[in-house]
Amino acid sequence: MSAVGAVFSCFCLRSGVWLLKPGMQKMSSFSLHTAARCAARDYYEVLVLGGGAGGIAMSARMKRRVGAENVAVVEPSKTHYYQPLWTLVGAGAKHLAASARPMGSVIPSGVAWIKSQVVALDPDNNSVWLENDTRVFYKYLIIALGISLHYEKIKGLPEGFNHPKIGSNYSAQTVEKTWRALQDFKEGNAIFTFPNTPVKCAGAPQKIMYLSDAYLRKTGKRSKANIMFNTSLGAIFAVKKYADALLEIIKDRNLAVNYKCNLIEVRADKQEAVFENLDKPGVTEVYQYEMLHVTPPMGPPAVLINSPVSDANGWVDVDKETLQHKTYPNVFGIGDCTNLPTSKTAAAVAAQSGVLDKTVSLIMNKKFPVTKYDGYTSCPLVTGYNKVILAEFDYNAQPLETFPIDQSKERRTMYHMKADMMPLLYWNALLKGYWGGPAPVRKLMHLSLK
Ligand code: FAD
Ligand code: UQ1
Repeated sequence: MSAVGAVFSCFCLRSGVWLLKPGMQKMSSFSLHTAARCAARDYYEVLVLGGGAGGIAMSARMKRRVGAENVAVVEPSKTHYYQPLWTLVGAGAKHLAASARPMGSVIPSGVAWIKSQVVALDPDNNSVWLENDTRVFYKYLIIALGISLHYEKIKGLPEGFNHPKIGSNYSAQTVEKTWRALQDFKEGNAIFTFPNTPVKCAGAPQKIMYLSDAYLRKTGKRSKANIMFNTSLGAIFAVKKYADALLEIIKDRNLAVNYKCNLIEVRADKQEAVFENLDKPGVTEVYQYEMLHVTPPMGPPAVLINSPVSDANGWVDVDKETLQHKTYPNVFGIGDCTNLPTSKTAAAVAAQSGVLDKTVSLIMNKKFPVTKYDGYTSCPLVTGYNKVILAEFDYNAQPLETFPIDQSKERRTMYHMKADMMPLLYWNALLKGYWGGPAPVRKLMHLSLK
């Protein structure tokens, strides 16, 4: 927001009361500017924080509820990325450019784009602070700030990415380096890591391992590769049905899994990766690598840590069924930044967006929220250049499958769904506020069998 915009921030609505902004006495020369003018700039009926999957989907839905002129999105980035494509970009099956669109093109027309960063939340005064000391007030707030990446928590990173043989599908800056490292592979260890923190798309750290295995087989180098998945976790996947299928694949393709093994240092100049053994404090192991794929530690965005809207771990503290904030009834959360106890994915965001739309509408109409989110999430486990196991499950880690087939089998159709259909669904339906997840399709599919 411009400095002029900041100066115009004179009166703002707070629970139906007009307030004087601190420093107002300096602004008397702007008293010609009416509350309406002020409202257009510094007050929105619905304020959305974050222009990622959840933020854009919700701004499209809120535009339909209250009109575009009453909605604003705060988002500093000029590019919106379809991150699920990066698994395929890292394996050379798609181009990075196909995952990117200008932010302005995905923000619904008429909705205000506040190109700034939220630096503090003040829900007791229905406002947020942005860079340059500006403040925006709201009647309803939707928090969709995503999850932050912390490469810097691994000694030697991010500067280690300046060396070859190392990549990471988790960032637009490093995903093409994965493909480079895979193409450059000659002989030795190919190591894929999983950190000791919550992550988004918990399947992605291993998807790139299966794709790398397939690529090395295709290029005749597989016999020269020792492929290993070094994971902080104690299991390969949270849902037994899919974990069993993955363990079969791991056995068949001669992949090694080292559990409770957490990456703590990369010596990129020497192509060495250092892991700690989470079961044996103080015990570390150094691996020489020919290729290293890093999944970074992740955590809540800095602005949420110790914020009034967050739980003790820094995630937005929402009701797991309605997505309404547990303390502030006019605040809501969606997606990776929340403490919803499910796997953080765009598929989950889709299902959440449909529920949250109804929750907000009921609150706007002074009714109780009733629609319940069941924790639906999905992870298309890419296990080759034409194979996907489509994992779908709920809060209880029970399969909640859309199609009336055994989805734990590797399938070509599911690969096409992931690679070709999902991007279309994302850009044209989820971001436009028309895709609330596959529940209606699932009901139809399973009904037709009865
Ligand atoms: P994001 O889409 O990350 O958006 C958060 C937004 O908030 C960003 O635009 C950011 O710039 C903005 N922001 C952050 N801080 C601030 C601030 N202080 N002020 C203002 N704005 C801020 N999901 C699937 O469903 N299927 C898949 O196959 C899949 N594969 C994946 C593979 C990879 C490699 C990755 C990285 C992700 C994958 N995902 C997948 C996960 C999916 O991309 C995320 O779960 C989804 O994007 C979450 O949406 P979100 O809105 O919560 O966060
Ligand atoms: C989904 O809805 C979604 O969001 C658009 C994804 O993110 C890219 C997914 O990966 C998946 C699998 C779904 C679920 C959709 C169907 C049709 C099963």
